[in-house]
Amino acid sequence: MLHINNYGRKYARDSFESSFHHFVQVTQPPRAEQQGQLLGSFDEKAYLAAKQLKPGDDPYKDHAFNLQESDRLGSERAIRDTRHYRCAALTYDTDLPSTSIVITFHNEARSTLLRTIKSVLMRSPPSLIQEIILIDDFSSDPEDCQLLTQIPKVRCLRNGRREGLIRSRVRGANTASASILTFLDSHCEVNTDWLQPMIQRVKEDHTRVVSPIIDVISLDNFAYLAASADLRGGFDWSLHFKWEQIPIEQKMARSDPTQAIRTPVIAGGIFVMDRSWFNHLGQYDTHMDIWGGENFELSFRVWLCGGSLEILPCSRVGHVFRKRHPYDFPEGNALTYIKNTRRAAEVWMDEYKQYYYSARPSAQGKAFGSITDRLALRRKLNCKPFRWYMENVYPELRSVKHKTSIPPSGSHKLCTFTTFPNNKNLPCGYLYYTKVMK
Ligand SMILES: [Mn+2]
Repeated sequence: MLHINNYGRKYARDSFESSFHHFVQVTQPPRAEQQGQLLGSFDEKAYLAAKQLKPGDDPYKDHAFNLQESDRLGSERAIRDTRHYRCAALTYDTDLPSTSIVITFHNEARSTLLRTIKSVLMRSPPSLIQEIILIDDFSSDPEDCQLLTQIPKVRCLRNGRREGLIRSRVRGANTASASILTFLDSHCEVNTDWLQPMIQRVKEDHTRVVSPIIDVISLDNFAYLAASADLRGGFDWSLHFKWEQIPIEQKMARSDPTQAIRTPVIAGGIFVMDRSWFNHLGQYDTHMDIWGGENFELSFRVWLCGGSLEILPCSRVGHVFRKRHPYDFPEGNALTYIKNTRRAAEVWMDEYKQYYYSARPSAQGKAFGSITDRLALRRKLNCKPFRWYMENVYPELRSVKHKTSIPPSGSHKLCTFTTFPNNKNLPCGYLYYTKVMK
């Protein structure tokens, strides 16, 4: 039995609460007459009713979040506008280009998938949404995706076998007709005016790759919680993503809270990118499987080959952060992560890859396939050496020159090259902040 009020109180003390702004604004759902236009002939009630949690079923079992709560919420709840109040006064070009939204999923819950789509339709200027492309990565029930094509602008492509999110996104991008791509996870809720700031930034400079601040939707009670606006994407040498504070010098220099935040890496689940730039830079490494590591590969590639990455504080998207993956990895979770991150390290990190192997000794000797094509791409694009990234983009990830030997496996050697000076004594690979996009 769930005690929702207790969960609410628990979350009220959560560290995210400290970053809440001192104002409350609620995004109102559209009126009933608008709903009919949004959803066309789609029968929402029947779609949701066909997949109900049975009494006695564990609501966390299939999706690693509380399905009962998600189903109970409905598809168009109001969420708080979590932006800084100054964001509401910004204006955007009236002739912004439209975007193709690409959402990949594998056995997503119907209620979260539908809420993702409806939030996009409700909170985006209709002229900016060219289409919503769903890539069903071989889910058990093809109707999860297929029925949603009754909603205007929604298309569905189904993979004939499990491909993973990387190849699925490439498939979506290859079929997209708009000049701008928006990748979105399948359990999100976009917030007020989420899209315009991102498209504006990409329109001004097509080499920018931009992401929103990713707010937190509680996996227990689906409360919508504002994330801190002072974070950027970082990582340690084992290529574990983490959110980290903006360096103090940069923070001091920020006079305008609506300004873009430069970020060494993006979390990877939600971002906007010019389609030609995506194709020019070689899309994704399609030899990466299922999930994980692709955000490093893309981030290194963007920075080293002439682009930039930023987080836009005036764009907010909520995401259900989970503690585990609810689906199987055919090769196993750890092996897949190692294969993917090893490919990223081997292609992009030059001599710095030794620190990756020191921090992740189990990666040594694991198969990662051929990287010939990706090395050829790197040469063709004339990308900078990783040293440039270390010096110009992420100097906080300092290398320790004398520490190159590989620790014996099973030992709990301490990382002397942790990026957190005050956390020097934590074991290698320790997660400072566990909210990874799953
Ligand atoms: Mn996710």
